[in-house]
Amino acid sequence: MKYQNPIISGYNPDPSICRVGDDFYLVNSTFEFYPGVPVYHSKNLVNWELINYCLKDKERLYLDGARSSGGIYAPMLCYHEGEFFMTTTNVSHKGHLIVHTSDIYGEWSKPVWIDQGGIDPTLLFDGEDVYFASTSRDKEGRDGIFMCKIDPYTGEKLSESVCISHGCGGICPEGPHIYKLNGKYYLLLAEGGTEYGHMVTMQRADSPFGPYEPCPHNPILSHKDNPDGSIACTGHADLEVDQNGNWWLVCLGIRPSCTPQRGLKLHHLGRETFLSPVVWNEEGWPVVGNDGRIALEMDGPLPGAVQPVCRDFADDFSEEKFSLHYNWVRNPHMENYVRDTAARQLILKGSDVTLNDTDTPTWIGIRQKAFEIEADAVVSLAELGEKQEFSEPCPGKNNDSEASKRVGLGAFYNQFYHYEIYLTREQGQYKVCLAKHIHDMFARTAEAVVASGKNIHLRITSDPLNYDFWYSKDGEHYEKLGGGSTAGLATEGTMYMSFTGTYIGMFAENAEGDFRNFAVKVNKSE
Ligand code: 6LW
Repeated sequence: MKYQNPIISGYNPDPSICRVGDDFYLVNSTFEFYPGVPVYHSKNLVNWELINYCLKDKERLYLDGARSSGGIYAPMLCYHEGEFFMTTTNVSHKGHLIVHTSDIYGEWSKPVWIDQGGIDPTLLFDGEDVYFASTSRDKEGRDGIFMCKIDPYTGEKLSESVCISHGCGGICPEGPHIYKLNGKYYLLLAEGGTEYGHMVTMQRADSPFGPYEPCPHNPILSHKDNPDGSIACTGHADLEVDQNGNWWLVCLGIRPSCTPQRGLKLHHLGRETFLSPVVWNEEGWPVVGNDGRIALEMDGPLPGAVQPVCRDFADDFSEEKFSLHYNWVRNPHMENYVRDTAARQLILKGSDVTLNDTDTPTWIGIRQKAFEIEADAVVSLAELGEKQEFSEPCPGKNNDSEASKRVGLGAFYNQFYHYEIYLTREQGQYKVCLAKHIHDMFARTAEAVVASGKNIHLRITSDPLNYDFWYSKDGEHYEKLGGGSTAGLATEGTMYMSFTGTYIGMFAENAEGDFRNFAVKVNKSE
């Protein structure tokens, strides 16, 4: 059966997959965004539904002060005798953790913390033993995969951490997963770094502690020398076998933000999740996809028929609950987010924390899942004045300084890279403005006076190379206020190494914003 990649589009990196019967579950890393570690469910490996998060409160997900692309790194999900286990690393708070649950749709346990360094933890249940492995460094500073025995419920180490592999020659051996197959232990790794040299290698041994022999055709997956630039940076994979005995690999990859006319090694949608069939050769080694490469369209013995994929999102705020697709930056102050179902509006109470701060602005967004989108919201800048109660008036800062009042809609990568169209009121005038933050430059690049700050229709349209920002007083006749290159929000251009992807979100700063009919439509061609 043919299917389209990515299977989970938009910023969903470092996938880990497990199967229970004919149900597949998959988790991804989430860094400074909240909630942490989304759980997706599928019956056919192609259509995935977001069903939960593993880390949904501050005890499990402490993100205060987390730098952009800090927080939650690669997770691993597995199932053992009726219990799901998820292990990951909060690089901004206490390191490796494990949570568990018997109900993957419900609440997860409180975290236990593992005293082993590095990132990219993984678990292997092997009879009475449970092994914990992660990427770390030895005393000489050499990168390697370190492993110990643990109690997965308490996090207690039951043996010393020892280095079991330095990889197969690539830099940054990471993302380990260990599988016991036919009496042998297979060690899957990501190597080469998560950029354009990324690759997946395989090794095997008679003992989980090695010594490991490398697969003769390593890397088993890489796009580093692939002239077809439609997918790049493939790596950080996980394997699973379906109920029919067919093997599959999920991995991260990127779709460059380019067009046939303009090749670019830039991406702004983030690292996405891709799927490939896997077959085992006569020597007992895995062969991935098309001789170690994957494609946007692939064919394989899927465990179920593919259903149409819809990536549109709409919220008229008529329901009490927030969609699971909403994320916040770091731990949100939920009192600043009011769903007024009677008036069918979302009230955002801005504080003096702005989108530019390493903090928790009043911002809420969904992952941008395609190059070509049309995002809309009807926005009102609430009347301001002495009656205006800010969520957290900040002593010493003038919460009433008119110039800082902003409520609007934007494309947000992180605090240093975001574009937004917004309402403000200055010297008694209402304006629609466009501002862009790239690196250390933050500027208003366009503005237009409007008669009122009530019910202004804001719109963002995009293609692989550009965002355009529009406004309308009636929802019919739109005027373009300006644009911004997607290159300005590209991961490759960030001044600090970053791992995330672009969101489409609503925000309020130093004012209250009332939002109606938030929607993001995806061009059906993707
Ligand atoms: C992750 C590492 C990687 O921990 O990038 O692509 C890091 N691989 O394994 C952040 O996603």
